[in-house]
Amino acid sequence: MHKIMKRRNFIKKASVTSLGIVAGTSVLSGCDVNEESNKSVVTGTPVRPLVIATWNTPDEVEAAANVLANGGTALEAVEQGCRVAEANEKGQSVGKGGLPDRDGNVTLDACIMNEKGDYGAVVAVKEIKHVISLARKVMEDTPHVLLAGEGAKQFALEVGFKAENLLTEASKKAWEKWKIKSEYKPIINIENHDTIGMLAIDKEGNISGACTTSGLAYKMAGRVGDSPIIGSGLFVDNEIGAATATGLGEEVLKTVGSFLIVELMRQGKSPQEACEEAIGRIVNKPGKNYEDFQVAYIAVNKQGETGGYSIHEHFSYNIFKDGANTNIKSDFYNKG
Ligand code: SD4
Repeated sequence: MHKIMKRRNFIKKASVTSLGIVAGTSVLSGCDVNEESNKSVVTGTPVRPLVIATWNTPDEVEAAANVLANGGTALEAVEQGCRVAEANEKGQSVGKGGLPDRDGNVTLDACIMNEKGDYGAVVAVKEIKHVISLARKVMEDTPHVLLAGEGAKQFALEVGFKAENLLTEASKKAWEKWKIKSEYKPIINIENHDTIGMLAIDKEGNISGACTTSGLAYKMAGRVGDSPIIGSGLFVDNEIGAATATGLGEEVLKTVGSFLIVELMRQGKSPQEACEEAIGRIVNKPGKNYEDFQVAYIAVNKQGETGGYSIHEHFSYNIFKDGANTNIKSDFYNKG
């Protein structure tokens, strides 16, 4: 087992017991503590390279792992991994082929964050398929962090992206069928099942993350979810770890879920414990009826420990580590 700890947490917990479990957090007696600093202290051999991504995403994770195997950075890896999902027209929650808003327009949201804590995002973008690369351009080539709608598209065209129709025949048909009743009842596990949030650690141990989506199917025009919003759909702190979300964005936004998970890991929680607490913040709100919506998180810490947790069953995530790309069924809260 590896742990990341802050000195003050170590002392606090060590005063209760010198080993074992304190309030659900394991305490390592061999933790390397630096007397003067309050920084995270890491022991053990970190797992790297590593990729983790929401849902059943073997091709996306493999693309990212290949980048890392060829010496690429975590940032390049998450961008390339997400591009695979964006180009897959069969995926109806990301990029080309994404289900449209209620007016029939496909609008995409994406964000990316590097190991320096830099962030770039685009929201409500029409006709640009690779919004994850556009988010990276915003991060690297503009003085801003977030571009919306027409302005984001204008910037995309200026820097060489091509405009194309993102509404495939299959998604158009699904929208036309939906229009007959026009009922807005998102069932995330079924109709919005592959928004991709991806986190990677490269061989230098640097962490980056990315998230890309067409958002909720048949959303109101102009609706933006959690996926492109820093701290909600994604957060990376290279000293601590990273987290990303999928599911009903409104609930993630209201609890700033990914930032919360990283801060919980900073306080000594494992990625798994942190994901579970973030789901707890949603489901334990007074009167919250979580029966009708799904939210799921994945997280990784600096050591390469991973975690994942969802409200309901049927969430899974792919992990690439130690040469294997595996789909993991997530543990979940609502066991009936
Ligand atoms: C959103 N979080 O726009 C996204 C949707 C999603 O799997 O993740 N679907 O709210």
